[in-house]
Amino acid sequence: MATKTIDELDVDLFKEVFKKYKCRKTPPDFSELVDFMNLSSKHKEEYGIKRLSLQEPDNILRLADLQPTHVWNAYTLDKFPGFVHISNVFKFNGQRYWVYRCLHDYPTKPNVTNLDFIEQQLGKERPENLWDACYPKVKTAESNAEKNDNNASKKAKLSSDKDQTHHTNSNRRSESSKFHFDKLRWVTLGYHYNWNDKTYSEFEKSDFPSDLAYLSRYITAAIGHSPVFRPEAAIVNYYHLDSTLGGHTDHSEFDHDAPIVSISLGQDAVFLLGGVTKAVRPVAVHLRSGDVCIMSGSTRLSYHAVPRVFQSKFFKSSFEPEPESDYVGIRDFEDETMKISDNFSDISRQMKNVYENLEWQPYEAHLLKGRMNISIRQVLKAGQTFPKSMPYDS
Ligand SMILES: O=C(O)CCC(=O)C(=O)O
Repeated sequence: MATKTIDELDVDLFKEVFKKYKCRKTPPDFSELVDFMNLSSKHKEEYGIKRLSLQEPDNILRLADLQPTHVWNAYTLDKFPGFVHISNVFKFNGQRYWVYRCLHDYPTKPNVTNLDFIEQQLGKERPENLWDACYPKVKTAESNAEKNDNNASKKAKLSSDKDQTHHTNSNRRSESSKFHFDKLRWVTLGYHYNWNDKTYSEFEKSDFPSDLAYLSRYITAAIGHSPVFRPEAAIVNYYHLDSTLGGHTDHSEFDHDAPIVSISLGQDAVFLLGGVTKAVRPVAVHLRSGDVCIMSGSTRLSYHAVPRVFQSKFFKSSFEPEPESDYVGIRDFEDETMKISDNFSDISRQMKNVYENLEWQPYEAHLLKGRMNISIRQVLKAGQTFPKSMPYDS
């Protein structure tokens, strides 16, 4: 009789490890996590962890929120080929811009959120800007920042009108408050992922944010990905300290050769990365704010999950300016905007405005309670169109 493989035996090692890290009754031993800030020789050996040396890409300019690539800490794992973990990507307070985008800008229409479904149940429209509606007294940098975003001038006008409303119309404010920011779980950008049938459609699409496109192109260029990454869809997940994300694979994109770029912001998390079946025991990685993970090669289709979010010991220091410096890299903007005329200049100006005007405290207060993750995907192969036979074409 042929021996059964571990798959045929229906062994689910992924679930076993997931449950261990999720468990609240018997808290897991966090010292068992692979911590790229403090790598143990045991983990180095067990997973074949190697440091990757990165070159500054020569075909794309570095945005001012980023550290030079030679100081990025990038690691690969022989046991999980194609997975890259990178830390020290952002300057000390370089993450503030992305936090602002995830909390203030990305949850606005036409981007799709889980609240759109709550909205249907409540029979009312979600506010134009959820953040401003939920935190009406907070002045944001948006009006300045968005003036420079080519696509956003209409939105800026609407938002500033809305700001007026917050201060003058209490009925409107109490209506808006029916939407709680804490109920936000996800936002989709670009091609909007359909969670029911797990597909993308050419007809369900909004503009992909040019800044996020630029950032993901820069990161993929820095790790030497070729051909050029084409960011077309993103999912922003919003976690609370008690949230989890179950084991899943990302199969819905048509191009599985293109990597997934995943950026963590806020509190720490345990990230599990397994194999293409649940029979592979996953590695448990400690993710911190600003960490970037790349899933490519044979881990592009691997099971992964977030069984735990937990309070970071270094939360504040992730976002603080370096003691000696003023806000992030404005000198870099000025030097570099001289050199190039494409949307790098627009994005740089927009970033500069956010850094100059952002009242950080409410964003920090929100982040103390949770975590966000942006995962950026290429949906189609270069030159490919949506297959005609997809169910949503009928
Ligand atoms: O939050 C994370 O780190 C992972 C997110 C993820 O796996 C996904 O959005 O598919």
